[in-house]
Amino acid sequence: MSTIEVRVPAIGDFKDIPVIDILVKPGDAVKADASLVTLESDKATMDVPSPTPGTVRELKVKVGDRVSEGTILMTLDEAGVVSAKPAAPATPAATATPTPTAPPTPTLTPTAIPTPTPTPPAPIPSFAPAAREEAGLGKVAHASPSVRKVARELGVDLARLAGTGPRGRILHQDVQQFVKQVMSGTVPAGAAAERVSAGGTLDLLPWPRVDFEKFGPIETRPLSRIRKISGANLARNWVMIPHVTQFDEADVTELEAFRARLNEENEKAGLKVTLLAFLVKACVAALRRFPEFNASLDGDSLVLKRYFNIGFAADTPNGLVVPVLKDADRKGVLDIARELGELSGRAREGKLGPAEMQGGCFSISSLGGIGGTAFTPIINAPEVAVLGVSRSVTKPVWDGAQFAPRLMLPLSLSYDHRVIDGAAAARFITYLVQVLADMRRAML
Ligand code: CAO
Repeated sequence: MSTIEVRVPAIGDFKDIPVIDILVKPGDAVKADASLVTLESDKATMDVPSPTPGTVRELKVKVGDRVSEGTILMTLDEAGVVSAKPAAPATPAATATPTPTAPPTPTLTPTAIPTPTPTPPAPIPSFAPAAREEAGLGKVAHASPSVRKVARELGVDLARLAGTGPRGRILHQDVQQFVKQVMSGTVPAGAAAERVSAGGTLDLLPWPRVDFEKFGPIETRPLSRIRKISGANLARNWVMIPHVTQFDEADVTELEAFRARLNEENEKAGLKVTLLAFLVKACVAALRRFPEFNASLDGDSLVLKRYFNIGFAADTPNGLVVPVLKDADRKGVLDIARELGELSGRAREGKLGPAEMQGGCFSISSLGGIGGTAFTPIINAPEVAVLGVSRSVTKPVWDGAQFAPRLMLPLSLSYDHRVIDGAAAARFITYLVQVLADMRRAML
């Protein structure tokens, strides 16, 4: 048996590029051209293939090591080759010493070469767990760590995907397409997905990669941890939930007058009652009347909640967070106002505990303190609706006899159309508008 060293082949100008995945372990039998190691430069992901059939003897690099052309990646016992001598001692990892008796030079297989020019659409990934098992692929998904990370964030089980990359490798676009298929209903989410086979045909172009410096000076800032987490959640919710947004305006003239009086009365106590506190109370009344809004999808079932926890989007220096005010149905407006103040203060200081952001039933996103006339809020899964609130404006409103100046509050209700019909959404927001116009209705 002869042992050969597998080295990083010619990779153009790339130097010191990280190993992002090792696809084999000592003892694995590999065919010629089987992917052994994945390297990722800032421009491309490349698989290093096996130069020959054989058995992996020893790994010389680990994930995270940086390598260049000539770096020894592993040693391999060639299949069917008999040698009298044992293998040469291993050269330490991440050196670029070329071997005097070089094995056949493998060629690199780029799995993604981002380019601003359009590329042909990727083949459609198939969703066929049975076929994967028949093909001997088992449950171990063949994907790079970055693809695994995206899949984890989007809640995609990679074992359900057959990749379209070289030798069945699962690529970013395979995960994206799978999510699109779930969203379009071609592949149902949850347990029912196990019963569905291949389908879905959304051909997504790869994300455009542009060398911005070509066009002018730039600055690159890493995303904050909160932004990365909230971004992944927002992307999943936007892609997987069929959103519709219903708009309306509530006459809050009386409510604002009442709120101003309350604030005068509570000034000494240092309590500020914001509009948000009333919105929470009004939403609880609407959720009671329309229980399908206080619900979550669970596979083929709808889980209706008998508690009323209201999340609210809070803008913090580190990004968006959604604290949850628990049991809002059992609290008065003053207590809600106090708690909202405490929660948003802790949110801004980055001191919210995980439990304070869990268990929400419905969310409110208020941009009224900043401005704007309307927006389409993204549902906070697994909730099924979210209320967006914009800035109130005094408008002339026809009262049947004349125009009267009224303070009108714009509302934007986004809902999950898989759970809520348009008519139900129109009824919900109409009721909400009535409650805000006269909060006494919340007691009925
Ligand atoms: N119309 C007009 N004025 C409004 C208003 C509305 N809809 N909502 C609030 N205001 C006023 C308040 O009355 C207050 O004015 P005064 O100081 O004169 O009384 C001022 O705007 C500031 O209010 P606030 O924003 O501090 O208080 P709030 O309770 O309304 O909001 C909170 C609290 C946490 C929701 C808010 O600070 C915040 O973070 N908003 C951003 C939410 C967000 O980012 N949403 C988008 C999510 S998706 O990216």
